[in-house]
Amino acid sequence: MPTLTEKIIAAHLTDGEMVPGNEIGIRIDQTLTQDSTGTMAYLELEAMGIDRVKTERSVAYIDHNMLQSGPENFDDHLFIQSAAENFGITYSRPGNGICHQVHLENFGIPGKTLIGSDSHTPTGGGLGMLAIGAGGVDVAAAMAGRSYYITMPEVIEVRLTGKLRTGVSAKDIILYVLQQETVKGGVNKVYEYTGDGVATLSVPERATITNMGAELGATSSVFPSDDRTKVYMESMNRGDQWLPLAADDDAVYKKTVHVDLSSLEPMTACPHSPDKVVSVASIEGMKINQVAIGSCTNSSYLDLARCAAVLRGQKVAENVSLVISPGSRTILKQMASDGILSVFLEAGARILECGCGPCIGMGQAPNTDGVSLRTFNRNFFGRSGTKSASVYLVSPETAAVSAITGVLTNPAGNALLNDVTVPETYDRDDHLFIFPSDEKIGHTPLVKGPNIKGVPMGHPVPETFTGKVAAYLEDNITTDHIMPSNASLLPYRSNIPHLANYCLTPSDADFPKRCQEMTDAAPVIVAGENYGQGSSREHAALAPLYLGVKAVIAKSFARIHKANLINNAILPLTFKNPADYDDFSIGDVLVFDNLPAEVKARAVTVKNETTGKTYALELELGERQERLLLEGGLLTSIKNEK
Ligand code: MIC
Ligand code: SF4
Repeated sequence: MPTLTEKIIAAHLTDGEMVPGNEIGIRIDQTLTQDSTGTMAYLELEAMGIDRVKTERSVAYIDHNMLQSGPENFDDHLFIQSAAENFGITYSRPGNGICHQVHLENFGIPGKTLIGSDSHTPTGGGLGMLAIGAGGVDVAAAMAGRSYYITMPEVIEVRLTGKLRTGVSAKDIILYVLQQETVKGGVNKVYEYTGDGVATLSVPERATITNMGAELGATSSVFPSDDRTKVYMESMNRGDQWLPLAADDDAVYKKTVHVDLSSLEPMTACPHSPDKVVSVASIEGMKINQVAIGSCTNSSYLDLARCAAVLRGQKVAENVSLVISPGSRTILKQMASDGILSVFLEAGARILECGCGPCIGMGQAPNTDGVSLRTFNRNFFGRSGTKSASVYLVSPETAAVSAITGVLTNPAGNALLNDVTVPETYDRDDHLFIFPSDEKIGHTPLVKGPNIKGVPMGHPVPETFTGKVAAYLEDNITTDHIMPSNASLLPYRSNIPHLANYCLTPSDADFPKRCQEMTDAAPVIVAGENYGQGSSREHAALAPLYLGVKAVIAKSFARIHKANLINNAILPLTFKNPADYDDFSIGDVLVFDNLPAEVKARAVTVKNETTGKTYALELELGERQERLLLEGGLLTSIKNEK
C-alpha cells in the first residue's frame, strides 16, 4: 500500500507518527551545502561543538560565489575547506560544478535521505532519493547526528503517460505541472511520479523535474529507481550502488495530476514567476537579447548535446548574447572530447565556468529592459541583476533554436533533435574532491577571513512585547526580496550586519532604516500568501533577527522559510481571518501579551493600538517547534543542552 515517499520515510523515521500534518523526525544519511549558505552552516556546526560529522556522507560544494571580485569569496572557500577537513566532510573544489548536478553524478543513492542547504536539493529525487532543501542550521544539526524534522507530507501522484514529442522536454513537463499547481500548491507535499511515461525519461530528465519541483513549494519530488536509474548510475561507474525502488501498485495518493506527455507542447514561464506559464507558441516571435543555458535545472550532458544538435553549423543571431554554463566538470570534459564545445564556440556562444553564475545574478545581468530566455528555474523580480529585465524560463531546446533566430521560437518537431545520444560511460574523475582523512579530522584549524562575522543568536519568545508594523507586503514575497542575492551582496553571506542593511529593500527601500529607528518597539512584518517562497537561505531570517524583528504575520508561509523563522525564534503567525490583512498599515502599533501561553495554545491575539481592534492569529507548530520558539531557536537550544 505505501507510496515510495512513505517507504523511504518509514525506513528513516525517528520521531512522530506518519500522519499528514504531524511533525516527524527522520534520520539523514547524506547532507550537502553550497558556499553561499555553507559559511553560516559551518559556523553553526562549529557552535554545536561536535568532533566529526555523523552522516554517511556530507559534501561541501563551491559553486555559487565564484565571481571573485574581492578577497571575500576566496576567503569563504578557504573557511569552508578548513571546516570540511576538520569535521570529516567531502569538499568539492570550485570548478567541479553545481552541487545538485555533481551530487547526482557522484553520491546520490536510491532510497537514501539527503538534506541540503539549498532549495533545489530535491534534484536527488530523480535518482529515487528523498532529498529535501533546508536552512543551514538544520543541515548542521543533521551533520551533528540529529534528526531532521518536517511536516509529514501529503503525497501527490503525477501520472505520466505516453512519450514526449521531438522538441518537447522534461522542462516542459515541470512547467506544465507548475501551471496546474502554482508556486504555493506544493507546500507540505511530495510529488511522486508514476505511470508508463516514467520509463521514457532518463535520470537527468527526471532530475530537471524534481529540481524545479522546488518552485511548487513542495517538500520534495521523487521518481522510482528503475532500469533507467541503473543505466545512469552505470554511466557514472556506480552501478554497484543501484537498487530498485517503487511505490506499491495499490499505493494511495492524496490526489493525482495526469500529464499526457504525447500532447504536451513547449512551455515558458513569463516574468516574474515560475508559475506564469504559457505555451511558447502563444508568444512566439518575441524579440530577445540574451539566452542563458545552464543552472542546476538544465545543464546535463543531454541538455547540452541537444543544444549542440541545433547549433551545429549555425551562428548566434546578432541581437543575442548566448551564454552557456555546463553543470559539472565531468560534463564539460565530455563536451570537450566529443566536439560539442567546439560547436558552441563556432556558433558564437560565450562559455562560462561550471557553476551557478547568471542564475544567482553572479554576472551576465541582462541589458536595460532586456528580454532574457533562461533554462533556469527562477525568474523572480530583479534576480537576474537587472530590475527592468524580463526573464522567461524555457527548455534548452527552446533556448537553442531561439538563440539562432533572435526571437522566441518553438522547437517542437525540429528534426535536428531526433537522434541525440548520451555516452555509455562518462570520464568521471575525483580529483577536485578532497575526501575526509583521519589525520585532518579534529586537527584542522578553521581559517576565518576578516569578512566572517558571528552567527546572531535567537532569543526566547518574550512574555509580552510592543511591536510596530515595519513592512507591509503583498503575496508571494520571495527570499530574493527578503535577502537579495547578487554579485555585490553574495560575498557577505557570512556578514549578517552588512546584509541586514539590504533586507527587504527590493520591496521597500526604507525597511532596514525603519527597523533601526524603532527604539520603542520591535519591528513586525505583515505579508500576504506564501511569504518566503524560493531559496532556503536562512539569511532571510537571520537579517530580520539582526534588525530586531520578533514576528511575521502572513496569510501563509513557504515551508523552508517558516522553519528558518522558527529556528531563530521569530514567530510565524497567520491570520485566522485572512481579510484582516487589509486592516494593517506601516507604523501600526501592535501589542502582544501572555505570549508563551498563547504559543502553547497555538492561538495568539494581537491588539492593534492604532486602529483599536484586536485580531486572532494562528500558529501551526509541532511540539518541538514550540520548544524552539520558547527556548530561543535551534542553535540557542542546542547550546543550552551543554
Ligand atoms: C537560489 O537558487 O536561490 C539559491 C541561491 O541556490 C538558494 C541558496 C542561497 O540563497 O544561497 C537556494 O535555492 O536555496
Ligand atoms: Fe545555483 Fe541557480 Fe541552482 Fe540555485 S537555482 S543552486 S543559484 S544553479
